[in-house]
Amino acid sequence: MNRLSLALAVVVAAGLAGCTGGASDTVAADAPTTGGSARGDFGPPQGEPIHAVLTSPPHVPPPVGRDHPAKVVVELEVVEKEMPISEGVTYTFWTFGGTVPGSFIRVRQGDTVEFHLKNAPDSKMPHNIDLHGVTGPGGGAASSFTAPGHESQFTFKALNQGIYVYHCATAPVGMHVANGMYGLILVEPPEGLPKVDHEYYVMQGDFYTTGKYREKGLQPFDMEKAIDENPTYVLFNGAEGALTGDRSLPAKTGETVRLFVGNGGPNLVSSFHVIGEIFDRVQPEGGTHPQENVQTTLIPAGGAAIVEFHLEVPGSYVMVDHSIFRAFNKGALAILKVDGAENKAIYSGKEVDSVYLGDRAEPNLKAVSTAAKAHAAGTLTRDEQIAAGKQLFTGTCSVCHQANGEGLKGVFPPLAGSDYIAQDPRRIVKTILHGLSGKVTVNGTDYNSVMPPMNQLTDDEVANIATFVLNSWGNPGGLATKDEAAAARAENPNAKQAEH
Ligand code: HEC
Ligand SMILES: [Cu+2]
Repeated sequence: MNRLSLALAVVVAAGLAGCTGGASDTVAADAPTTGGSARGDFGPPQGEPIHAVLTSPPHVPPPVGRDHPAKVVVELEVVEKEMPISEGVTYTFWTFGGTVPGSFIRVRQGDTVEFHLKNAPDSKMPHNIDLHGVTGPGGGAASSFTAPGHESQFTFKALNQGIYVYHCATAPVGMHVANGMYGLILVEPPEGLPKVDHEYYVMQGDFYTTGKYREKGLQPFDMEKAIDENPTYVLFNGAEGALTGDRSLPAKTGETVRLFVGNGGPNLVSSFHVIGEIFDRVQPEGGTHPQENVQTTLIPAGGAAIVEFHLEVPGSYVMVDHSIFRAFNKGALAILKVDGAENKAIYSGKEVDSVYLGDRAEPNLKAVSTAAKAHAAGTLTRDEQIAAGKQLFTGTCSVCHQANGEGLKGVFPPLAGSDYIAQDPRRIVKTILHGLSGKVTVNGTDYNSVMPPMNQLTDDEVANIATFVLNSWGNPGGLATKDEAAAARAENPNAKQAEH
């Protein structure tokens, strides 16, 4: 066949696929199609009804392991409850099954699902459920409106295979979703999914609180921020630290991991990325036809993806929303901890996490919340402030000034034994909030650089860091207060910079 006739053959084949109502033109003409819902009915359910195993995140129920359609009974309870959203910060979440995201549901294509939605007696709101895996108006929403202390039931046949989001659709819908009312349902293909070593359930969501990021205490929902799509937190599995430190997802070298990654929104689209890994296989948007060798996959609000990769090198793999301020400043960060022998032929080795992530790899901000509670109770001591300040320093200042306060020669001035601090200990509060630029001389060395303002910190965080620095490394001691920080914040920062 010459080049021209080959091209013609391709055009003709593509045309034929179009005529027969074949799959979308992004799929090669000869790619097998599932036939969608029209070929998803495998007849009436067989055998005794099965009670679905539901799991809390990050766990995924076992494969269904069936070669025939069945009737599957799902019982899901809506629970409204206060839970941590960050260290020392709580939020009243509305949940499917007591967790954010809600319980993971797993069925087989062709199954008849009898869905029971309960709303706990102590709930304040009515709720319902819209499952994106349902064929029928509202995805179940209209049939499942449930008042507190009640239960609703509806039945659907899972005609399309794939990974689907479910969510509450009770007005105001955005608020119910923003409060954590979403989860995933997997409709396995008839032959099941290929076996892997680990399956995990990870779901992103954006959250809107009246207080700032990490502002302590119970934080109410902020409708205005939600409408402006300006989240305070962007999180995996409903809390900062839900999947870091002790709660990192475990795996070993030589294993293959499959992640079911959902995005509840309500507003943001996720650029899902695992730092240091490449997705060997992705089912983008939860669809059937895979993509291979992907760095970052987009997960729409109200969408999901299946992501798989094989692990060669041990270490901490950080999952982020690569809209990167969300990861480092709003909490969208999770860790896959891979154990195993080094493989120097593939990667030379050297952990860079502490530099890359600061306290975010292993948020251990207990001291910070202790100090916040003590402050609220009016019993805050200098030692509590120093302990909290030390934690915060690690996350905020140590990338430049180093954990030991020595700085980096010629680049970042030392805070340890700094004569600049000693000359005027009080001004450190302003330096933190307003930053510093222009020439400064510290211990006889000139610096002419820029320190960006750290005004993302709350007033008590600034006070605690300042107190820690003043009482460390031979500095003159003293105590910085929240009021001092508030006063410094209220000043015009430009006027302040002119002083130096
Ligand atoms: C992005 C890097 C960076 C970060 C983060 C940073 N600084 Fe700085 N800091 C600098 C630079 C650069 C200077 C010198 C600025 C100049 O040349 O005018 C400086 C100067 C200072 C000084 C005055 C000079 C000295 O050595 O005594 C203090 C005090 C200070 N920083 C404290 C802090 C504290 C506390 C934090 C954390 C809240 C912090 N800095 C975070 C880069 C940083
Ligand atoms: Cu609801």
